[in-house]
Amino acid sequence: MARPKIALIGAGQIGGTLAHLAALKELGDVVLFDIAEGTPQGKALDIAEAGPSEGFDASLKGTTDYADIAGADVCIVTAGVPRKPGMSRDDLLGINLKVMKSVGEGIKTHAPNAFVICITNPLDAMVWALREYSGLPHNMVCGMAGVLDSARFRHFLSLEFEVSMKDVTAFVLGGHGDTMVPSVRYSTVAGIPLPDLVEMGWTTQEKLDAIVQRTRDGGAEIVGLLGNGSAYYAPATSAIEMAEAYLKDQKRVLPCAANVDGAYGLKGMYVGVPTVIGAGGIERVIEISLSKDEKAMFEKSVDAVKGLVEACKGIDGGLG
Ligand code: A3D
Repeated sequence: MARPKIALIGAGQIGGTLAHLAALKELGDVVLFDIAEGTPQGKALDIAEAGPSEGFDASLKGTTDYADIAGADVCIVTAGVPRKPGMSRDDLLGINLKVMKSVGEGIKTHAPNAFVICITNPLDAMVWALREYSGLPHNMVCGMAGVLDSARFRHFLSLEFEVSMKDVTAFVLGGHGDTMVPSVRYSTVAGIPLPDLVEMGWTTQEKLDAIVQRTRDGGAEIVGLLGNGSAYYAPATSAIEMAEAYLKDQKRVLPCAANVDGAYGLKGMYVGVPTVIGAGGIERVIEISLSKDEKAMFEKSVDAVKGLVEACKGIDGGLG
């Protein structure tokens, strides 16, 4: 059987890291696409030359021609511009919306059967726009944010509790922005919920609140440290986890920006929720019960996403 084909639209910091990880994990053959002539070709060749040492079997190709993504099984989209210090994700809206238009049309023409994972910010609005422009089925288009936000939460919790990250489960709901909702009640250490760990004296409520806030600010913390771009190692790893779940039909339960139609009282909008990812793409959206406070925070986050989607429609009247 031929290897799966993975098209990476955008060959910048995240795109290059995605290509490296996909090759190391032998998820399939990789096509790196970018509009900056030379960048995708150079990165593809550089990673291919790591093959003899790593011993992976994967071909890598760099291109500026959409025809080369033909028949891709997975497309991961990072095309656009990242944040600079002082910018919010929402400041990227206008410029990245135009990019989503060209990418969506490219995918529609050349890879209409792909499972598409969008990473470009502002995430929830861009994945919505990408779905509109590509016209692909909703279950085949999603956004990566929840896996990354949850990984950040898990990392900070494992530091606080001095336990392995493997034993910390956590998830984050809502839009990928300042209003995201790291769920304390549904996050655990080996099944023990965080509120119980506070009662057991493992941490204090104040420290937990600070970790929740650090998770919300996780992207900005890295932007501030780097000074010239945003995070890319962990974002790439998170998207690869989702791509692998699809390609290997793993039925992983992962939070991501999915089209929510019916659950949570929402009518057809992209926002971060727990999902099941398998060969059917987003196979299920999981509706969990929310406390009054969680519901209020989730609704605030939903409203923020709705505002961005309306702004997109204001820029391109043909959308939606
Ligand atoms: P960067 O290294 O600048 O790479 C972006 C690439 O996109 C560049 O190589 C550009 O040449 C290319 N590009 C621009 N326009 C087009 C186009 N029309 N078609 C194809 N390629 C194009 O950025 P990055 O890789 O660091 O980040 C990429 C995106 O991911 C940004 O929008 C970030 O804000 C976003 N991001 C999202 C998360 C999430 O958790 C959702 C995390 C980190 C970054």
